[in-house]
Amino acid sequence: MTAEAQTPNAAFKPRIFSGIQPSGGLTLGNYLGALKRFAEKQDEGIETIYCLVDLHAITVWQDPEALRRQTREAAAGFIAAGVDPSRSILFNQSQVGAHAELGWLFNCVARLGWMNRMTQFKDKAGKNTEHVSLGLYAYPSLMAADILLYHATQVPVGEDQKQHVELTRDIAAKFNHDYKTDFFPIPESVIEGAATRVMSLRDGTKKMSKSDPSDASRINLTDDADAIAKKIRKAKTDPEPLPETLDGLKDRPEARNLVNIYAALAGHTPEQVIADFAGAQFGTFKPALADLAVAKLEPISTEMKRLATDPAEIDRILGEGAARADAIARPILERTYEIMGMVRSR
Ligand code: AQP
Repeated sequence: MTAEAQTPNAAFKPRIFSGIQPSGGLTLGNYLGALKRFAEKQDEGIETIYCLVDLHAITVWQDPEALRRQTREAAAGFIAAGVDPSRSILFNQSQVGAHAELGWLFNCVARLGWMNRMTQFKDKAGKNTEHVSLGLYAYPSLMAADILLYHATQVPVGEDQKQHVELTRDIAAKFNHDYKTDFFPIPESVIEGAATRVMSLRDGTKKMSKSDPSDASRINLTDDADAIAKKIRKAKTDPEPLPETLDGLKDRPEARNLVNIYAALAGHTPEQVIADFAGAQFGTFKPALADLAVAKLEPISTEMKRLATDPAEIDRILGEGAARADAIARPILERTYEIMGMVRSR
């Protein structure tokens, strides 16, 4: 089903929504693909709503104490990366019950055939589809609820989430069609920057991920300067020097990944990076990248450590954000129930 033919979003106030799972420590991939841009979006004059999607995190078993710690740590990561709780709404998903309620309603709108095409489910379930949770399978309809609960029109994400935003568009379009309404906007994914898919430092064909068993595969936002430099020094590469043009990186995924990371951290294009480092060996490029990464990431990890000393303040921020989010979400959920024919009498 194509969503393009549906109602344009002109009738909706522009609004940004995005989220990150507190299913582990935040990585450089989360930072460049999401967090850094979440902070930049605050300057565009559009309302920004950011969520720690703890209900998504539990689609894979989480130790309760670890989940609490990771949620607070991720909230500190958002703030340290520049998400300002007075300019954005920042909260954790489970504190706004409307997410789970709309997620159920959308389970009844989404089609099994659509879910069967989701590559993230296939990647995460692997050959184990009989034993993963039902929640992991239904994940994309809860994600559609996260976005549409706020009538969000824009969703900044990394490349890996594009398919889920497309499914959100399909759910919104089917709901509007089935109930002869134009109640939900058709949101757009916003995938921008030089590093929309940061790859593992050990394998340039695999996404950098917080749940990769190898810590050497990723840079964590809590890593100190030594750890960052060591991981970059040991990052898998090939024996060739950097080429004269970007075309020369076509079949060199690890080299391309490091160039993209450099570009995204420096705020340059990959073309500019290649122009600056054409012909350089990794023995020259890697230390330059490590210096840049430390300069950009160390202030974030220092601020995260400072914020972590006051978990009560983090909880206060998340609670206040949840109350503000709920005030937007509740009327949208109530109207959805009415459109679907539920009696609402209390
Ligand atoms: N490697 C990446 N490159 C660019 N963007 C990335 N994102 C994640 N990894 C990269 C973006 O970060 C946001 C939040 O993602 P998430 O944590 O909710 O889920 P995920 O994509 O499943 O991330 P992980 O790290 O791989 O988590 P686990 O290991 O728990 O599954 C999204 O915008 C995503 O695009």
